[in-house]
Amino acid sequence: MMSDYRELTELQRSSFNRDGFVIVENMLDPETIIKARERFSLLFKGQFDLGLVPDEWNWREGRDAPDLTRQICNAWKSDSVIRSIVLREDIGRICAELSDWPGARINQDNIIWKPQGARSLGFHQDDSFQAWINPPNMTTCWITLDDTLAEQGTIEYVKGSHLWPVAPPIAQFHAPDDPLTELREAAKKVNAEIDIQPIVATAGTAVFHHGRTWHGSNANNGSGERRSVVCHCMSSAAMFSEQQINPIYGRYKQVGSNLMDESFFPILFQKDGYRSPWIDNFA
Ligand SMILES: O=C(O)CCC(=O)C(=O)O
Repeated sequence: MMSDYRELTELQRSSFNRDGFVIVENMLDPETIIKARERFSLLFKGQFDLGLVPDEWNWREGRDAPDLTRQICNAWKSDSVIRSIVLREDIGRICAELSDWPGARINQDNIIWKPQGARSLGFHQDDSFQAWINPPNMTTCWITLDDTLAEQGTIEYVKGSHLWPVAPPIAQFHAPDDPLTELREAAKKVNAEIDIQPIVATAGTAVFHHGRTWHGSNANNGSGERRSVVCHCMSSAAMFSEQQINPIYGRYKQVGSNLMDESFFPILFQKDGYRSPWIDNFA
């Protein structure tokens, strides 16, 4: 168990159930924040201290437009500092408790770097993209490495939208002309008002959100960086679905089995006390 182990209060649990997200302050200590920020520039230059290239590396220095939000998925496989954050037991425990799962395992992480002037990310529900797993649900811990301001392209949540049905995947995640297009359609279908809360928080703050909560982020029109580490969890009992193959993560499916291998989808926490042993042995 880590010394900085976090647990939710009753009040935080009920705010998650009401709004579809809950803010948890001081998830990261100042030293870890500094170390993680340093890793961001190395990662996007292709310097991976664990030797592996991440599963998705969507922005490369010198190749991609400077006004795009930079994104890497599964940096935990490539970088030791990111791994020490993403594979924390308390993140799994909170996600499992909020979702009523027997435990939680990593589905994937997201490294998001939105420098000054970088464009928006379309509003979406994470569960829209989960038809490749069974049960098809995620619960996420989003952690900011910078103090955020509303005009700085911080993450924004639509309050109560976790109670809406799952919509199809959005057409464009990176830099859509209008980041709210599909959100407006979804709200109209359920005749709901769109009540958006931008997360204004200090570096190291986490937000846990439900897989159906609509969220996205606007362009960074502020004067500072906006970096976050996002830990997307799924149930520890999740398996590959027979219905859909994920073009990237389907690579980790073994022929003739729907079981998810703990080398690629480690179990962070289980209510019966289990946690993938390799995580702490590796550390
Ligand atoms: O940090 C952001 O702006 C959004 C991250 C996000 O939507 C995600 O990782 O699913």
